Amino acid sequence: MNGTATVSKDPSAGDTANTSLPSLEAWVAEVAALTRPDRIHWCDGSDAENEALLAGMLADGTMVKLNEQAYPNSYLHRSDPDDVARVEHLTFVCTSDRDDAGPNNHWMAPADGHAKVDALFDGCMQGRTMYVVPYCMGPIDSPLSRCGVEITDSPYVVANMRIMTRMGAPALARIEREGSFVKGLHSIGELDPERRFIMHFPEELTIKSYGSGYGGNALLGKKCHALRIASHQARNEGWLAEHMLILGITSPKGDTHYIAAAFPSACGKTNLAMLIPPEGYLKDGWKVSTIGDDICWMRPGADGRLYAINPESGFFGVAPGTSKKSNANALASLQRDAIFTNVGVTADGQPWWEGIDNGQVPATDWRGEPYDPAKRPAAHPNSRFTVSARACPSYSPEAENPAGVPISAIVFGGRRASLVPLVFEARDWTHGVLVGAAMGSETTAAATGAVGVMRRDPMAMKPFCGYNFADYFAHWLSFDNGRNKLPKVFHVNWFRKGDDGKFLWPGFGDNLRVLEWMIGRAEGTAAAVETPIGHLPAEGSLALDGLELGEEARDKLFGFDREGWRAEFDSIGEYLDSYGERMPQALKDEQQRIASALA
Ligand code: SAT
Ligand code: MN
Repeated sequence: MNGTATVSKDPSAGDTANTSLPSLEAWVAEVAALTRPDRIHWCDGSDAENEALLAGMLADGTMVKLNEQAYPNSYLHRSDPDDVARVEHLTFVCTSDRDDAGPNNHWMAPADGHAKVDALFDGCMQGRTMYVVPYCMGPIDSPLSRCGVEITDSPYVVANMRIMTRMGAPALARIEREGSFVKGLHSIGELDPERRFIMHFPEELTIKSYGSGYGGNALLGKKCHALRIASHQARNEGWLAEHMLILGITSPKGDTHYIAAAFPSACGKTNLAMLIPPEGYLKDGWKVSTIGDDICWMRPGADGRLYAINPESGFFGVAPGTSKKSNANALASLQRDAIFTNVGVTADGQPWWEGIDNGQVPATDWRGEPYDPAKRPAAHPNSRFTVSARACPSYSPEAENPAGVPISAIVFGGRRASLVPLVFEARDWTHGVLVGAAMGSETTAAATGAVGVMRRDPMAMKPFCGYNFADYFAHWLSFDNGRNKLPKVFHVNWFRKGDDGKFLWPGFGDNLRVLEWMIGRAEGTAAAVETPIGHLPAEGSLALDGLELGEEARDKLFGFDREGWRAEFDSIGEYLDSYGERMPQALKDEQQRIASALA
């Protein structure tokens, strides 16, 4: 302890320098001096390293081995019961000017933010190993990719980062070549919610996260880097870092369209990204392929189209509700080499969650207690599986293309029980940006706090935009520069309910019907009706054959409720005004234009 930490890179190698990059070596030394770990381990991402980490976690109970026959090489982690989701109220963006963080973020002055967390980090790794985790977000050879280094005292985080990012030696080599990287410092601390902060310093490309071992709070490549820090980088460098899935659709004609779609956490991004076409579509030769299920980085290519990569290499998917019926591709992905977090377990050691629908029953709940439905569900509503994207049967080889894939359509969507129809198309880019900015959704279990409360969640980025939303909308608008060939923009709502409180749209595979209409719009073959809120599918233009939709369903899914939208646009206007002077005039004008058309 106390400055005498042992350092391991390759235990058999006698070298002293762990990296040829002095700024990285210096930062690691500085962090070690502050956190005082017993050991420092530089991760190379090898199988041997992973096996050693897993063995250690099995020995100390951090991981539980699952049934080797049914789920080879798979593990369960039970997180602290007070540490099961992202914590938006403890997440800060620390910019020198408060207005740069905006009303959409919690803010602290950078010096105060550092002081606050550094006091917690002081000596926090005594008795622990400090892992230095170099990673690359995106294909290792893509110019769109960006690298980072996470320092953490959690081997669980290392094991997850190895699946979720390109982690280890190749990433370190790229970092050394480029000379720059995002710095992420993480400690589980005491897992005390009173001593927990997720701090971002976008101007310094730095993240400091203390007191949580869970998901987006701890796997710093994901939300902290790939969205909050990257959105800031993207604005400076002329690209977009978005909370979007990316999927490919190949039509019977043989051409493939790529669609990027933004939905809030736990609103079905993973299911949509891995969609299996309904019977008739399969027969006709439709195919859906998966590029990513959560994050999309895109920038204009030489031809002016937006090209997208998935910065991640794995899925951190919501387990409950995942079944053969809802998402057979996800289920196939998690049959081996998976890490499960906070699911239930059967008597013979198989993972179990509500809605898995596989005829088995749980014996133990996510807290490790005997399952008692009167007490709590077997799986926590935000329980997760971590698996490599390569394990997914629908994973597209194009996801590894360093150039990215060209985007034909951008989709925004939320959970809206009322008002919002199944699908509509924005008239142009500016209108599309307004549609994204005005997105609303009912909250889910992905973050702590009340569930089911409608809130504005622009572009599904409310928890993730690393700067002022007003500037973010201006950045989006700036892509319409006369040179770019921008994708069409749509809004969908799979979650509209009838008077009986039941969902009106079957969802899942049948969502392909909606995507088919979008492709038809992009190609100029599908008909639409013009309304003040945008273009709705013309009668008969969106294939509904084989579905049993009653009159109420058809009215609500494809209708336009002028009264209701008038009130919605008043509320959208108030929302835009809440950003004051910084809100782009073009967006306010667009809102005004539509509000007048509704009057
Ligand atoms: O826990 S995460 O933030 O990574 C998952 C999510 O909310 O999308
Ligand atoms: Mn997400």
